[in-house]
Amino acid sequence: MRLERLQLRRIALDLVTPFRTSFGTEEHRDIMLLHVTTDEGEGWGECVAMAEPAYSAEFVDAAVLVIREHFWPTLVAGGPLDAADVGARLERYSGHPMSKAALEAAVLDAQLRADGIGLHEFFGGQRSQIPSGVSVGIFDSLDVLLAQVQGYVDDGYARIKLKIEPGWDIEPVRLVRELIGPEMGLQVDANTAYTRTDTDHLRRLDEYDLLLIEQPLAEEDVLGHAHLAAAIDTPVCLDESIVSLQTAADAIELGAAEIINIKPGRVGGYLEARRIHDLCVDRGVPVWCGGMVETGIGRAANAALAALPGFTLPGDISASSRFYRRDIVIDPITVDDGHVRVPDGPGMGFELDHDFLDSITTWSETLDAS
Ligand code: NPQ
Ligand code: MG
Repeated sequence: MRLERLQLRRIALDLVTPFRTSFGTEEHRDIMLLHVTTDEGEGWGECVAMAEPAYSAEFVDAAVLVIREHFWPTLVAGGPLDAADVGARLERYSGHPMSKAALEAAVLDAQLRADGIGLHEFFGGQRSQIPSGVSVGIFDSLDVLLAQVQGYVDDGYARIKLKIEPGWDIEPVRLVRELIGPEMGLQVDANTAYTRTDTDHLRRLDEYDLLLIEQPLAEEDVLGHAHLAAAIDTPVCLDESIVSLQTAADAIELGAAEIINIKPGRVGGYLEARRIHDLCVDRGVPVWCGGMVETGIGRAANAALAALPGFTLPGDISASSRFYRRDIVIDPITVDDGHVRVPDGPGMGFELDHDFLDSITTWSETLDAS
């Protein structure tokens, strides 16, 4: 394919309820989308970077800059390409996996639409539906938390994930386990809020039969996670620490990742995400698809990825309505009896609601290939 044009676009979407985690509270989203035009068709990609570098070092203003000033000129200079070339051509640049992933996703969407196939087919995923979990934030009161969780149980979610931090961990988990019963999947996510000195405290979570504890320690403290994994019964899952195939392989070898949360944006794209999936299948490490509060663009693509056989645990691919009153795609992801249907349309499997998309667009810029 020959690149012709790239539109960078920013949209504003409000969350249905503030989403509080150990690294902050998100209420108004500022999301960057990419729309690439090639000589064989068009494609869209979503950048999962947040407006501020809270979850990781990337943030939207920086994504706009690095794509405009470095990544797009480099992609164009290399001549005709397909999706697999994007990562290779941008390898010379350090970091910015979410910006690289958004570019690769847009090119992959254009390529697959031109070939008339869907991402699930491209990946060879066999499932037409996948189990869906939901990520539940931190609240000021336990009553509010329990009411929220009851709502998600009534919505039919297959698994509950609770955000935790020091001072909001044991009691919320004890009360939610009591509420949902012994059978339903329950897990926690600390988003790096603890240190190695919290090992004994975190071991108290072992009695609640959790599926996993996600990223309890700092992103770079992989060895600390290995020590913790050896010290507690609850399986240790890594999120922020896994930014590539290499970091996944090292974490597994160190015993720091008994389970891995795969997020395409965090590892530089769907193709690297696929490679991490294949490695984990080979090493017998269960994986699940994480979420970054995506719109219907990223959510559809994540569902296609999560149809692969190694995704044996429910992911954070929730219904669009978990976060948004209205989505930018015609057919938003919904949850039915604990499952999400895997989109089977061409490309990433979504169709855009262009009128609504234009109505919430706050900024756009178009870069030519010439
Ligand atoms: C996680 N995702 O697993 C991340 C954290 C997170 C679903 O918990 C806006 C954009 C808000 C990205 C809040 C989930 C977010 C966000 C939380 C990511 O660690
Ligand atoms: Mg996480």
